[in-house]
Amino acid sequence: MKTATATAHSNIALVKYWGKRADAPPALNLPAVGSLSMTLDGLRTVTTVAAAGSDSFSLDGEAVSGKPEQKVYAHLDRLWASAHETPRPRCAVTSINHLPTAAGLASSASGFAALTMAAATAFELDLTTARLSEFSRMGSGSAARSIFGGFVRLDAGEAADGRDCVARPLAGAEDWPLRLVVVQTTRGVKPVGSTEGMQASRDTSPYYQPWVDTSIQDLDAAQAAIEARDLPRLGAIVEHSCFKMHACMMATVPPIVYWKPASLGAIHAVWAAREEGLHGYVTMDAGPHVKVLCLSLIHI
Ligand code: 2P0
Repeated sequence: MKTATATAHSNIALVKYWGKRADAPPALNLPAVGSLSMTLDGLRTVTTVAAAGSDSFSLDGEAVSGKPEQKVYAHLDRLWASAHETPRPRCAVTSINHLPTAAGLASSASGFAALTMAAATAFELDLTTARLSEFSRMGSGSAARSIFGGFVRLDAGEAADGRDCVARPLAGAEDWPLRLVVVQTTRGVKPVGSTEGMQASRDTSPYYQPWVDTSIQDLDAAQAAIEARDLPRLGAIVEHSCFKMHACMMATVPPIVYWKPASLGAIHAVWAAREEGLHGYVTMDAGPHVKVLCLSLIHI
């Protein structure tokens, strides 16, 4: 194997993913709903995979242990096993997150996309972007979208093996220079991880099935709004998808409430600015931060 380094950028969903397909093997990590995102140039992960005497994983200079470490090795195993029958060589994985980790800023998206690309190169696998997206999804659902820049759609698909659950680019970043302003409302790691939260919502939230059933119309409407470069239309869908997902989370037993007082403050500040004519639209993920979709100042 070679030594390889890859950079992947984080992405924020404009139409959200929350929930996994109940009929599929957990290892495939197939989403119950499609999603549509915007890749961010300002938040990224840089990962190096190199041969070593034993497996190790370090993040921002610190050795990582436990479940996150095991998820990284399992990901290396599945990439290696896709092309080899021999045991996987031991690897040193070194990652630097140029963004807060596990705080609702999609560090697992850039993390698993960078790991997939670095390991695929290190293992000399000749993978298409579709295959890179498919492998990234097995690491983390949102990572499937970080293989591409710009606006990206990931359909849930129907195939039992997940081969039709692969992200595809809809438009490049330069085609429509929107901005996403991140309002960081608190510091620290989120209280409920996405994977366990999704499972709890599927099991207990009365709004889960309506959330799943209505996702496709939001995806199609958001794609049409992107094609039309219509920000008010896209913004309305973005806010609807966000608040519908958070309603589903809040109705979970016990409730999953990622919001902090500052989150609601930021939402109302954006809405007040909109009354004054600013085209800003809010979204929130599995964390307390508020992201504001708006036009580039240069293009106003
Ligand atoms: C998203 N989130 O579409 C949504 C919005 C959180 C809220 O993708 O279990 O870390 O690893 O597939 O990708 C976060 O979930 O979850 C996420 P797994 P992931 O961006």
